[in-house]
Amino acid sequence: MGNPFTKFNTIQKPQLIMLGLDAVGKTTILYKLKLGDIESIVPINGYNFEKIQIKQFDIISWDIGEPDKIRVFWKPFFQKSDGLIFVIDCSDKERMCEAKEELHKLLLDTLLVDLPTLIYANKQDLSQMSPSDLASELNLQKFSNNWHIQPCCATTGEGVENGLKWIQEQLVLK
Ligand SMILES: Nc1nc2c(ncn2[C@@H]2O[C@H](COP(=O)(O)OP(=O)(O)OP(=O)(O)O)[C@@H](O)[C@H]2O)c(=O)[nH]1
Ligand SMILES: [Mg+2]
Repeated sequence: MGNPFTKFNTIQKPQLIMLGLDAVGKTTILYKLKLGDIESIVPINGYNFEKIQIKQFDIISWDIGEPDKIRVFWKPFFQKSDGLIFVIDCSDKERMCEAKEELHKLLLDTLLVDLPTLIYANKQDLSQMSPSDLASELNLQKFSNNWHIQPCCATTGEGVENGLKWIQEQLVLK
C-alpha cells in the first residue's frame, strides 16, 4: 500500500549514468535537455566526463573509450546510479556491433541489472530506425532488464524529452 510517489520523493537526487561510444550524440542530448552550461570535469587520470543537473536528476555522462582501462572508474558511479542511459548512433552501421557488445556488458553488470535502461536511438534524421528494428539489431529480446528504446534526433531535440520522461516514470513506479 502507500503512495507510489513516496519512494521517488525519498530519493533526494536520482543519479543517471549516460554512456555510449564516442560521437554518438551524448553532449548534444544533454544540451537539449538543459539550456545552459554543462559542468565538465576531469576527475581521474585525465578521463573526461560531464556532470549535469537536469530537473530533479544528476546525469553523469561518459564515453566508452578504452573500456578495459576506464571501466574500473565507472563502478563507484554505477553503485550510486538509479538509471542507465545508453546512446546509439543509428547512422553508424559500422560500429553497431561494438555498441551492441558494450550495451550487453552493461545490461549484464550486477550493479546495473535492476536499473531502468533508456536507449536513445539517436540520429534518426540520418537513418530512421524503429525501436523494434533496433531491438533486433542489438539482440535485446534476450534481456529481461527493464529497457526501453526512444528514437530521437538530438540536433532538433525530437524525442529527447520523451526519453527522460520514461525513465522518470520508471523511478516513480519502482
Ligand atoms: N545529424 C545529426 N547529427 C547529430 C545528432 N546528434 C549529434 N549529432 C552530431 O554528432 C556529432 C557528435 O555529437 P556529440 O554530442 O559531441 O557526441 P558525444 O557522444 O558527446 O561525442 P564525444 O563526447 O566527442 O565522444 C556532433 O557533430 C553533433 O552535432 C543527430 O541527431 N543528428
Ligand atoms: Mg561529448
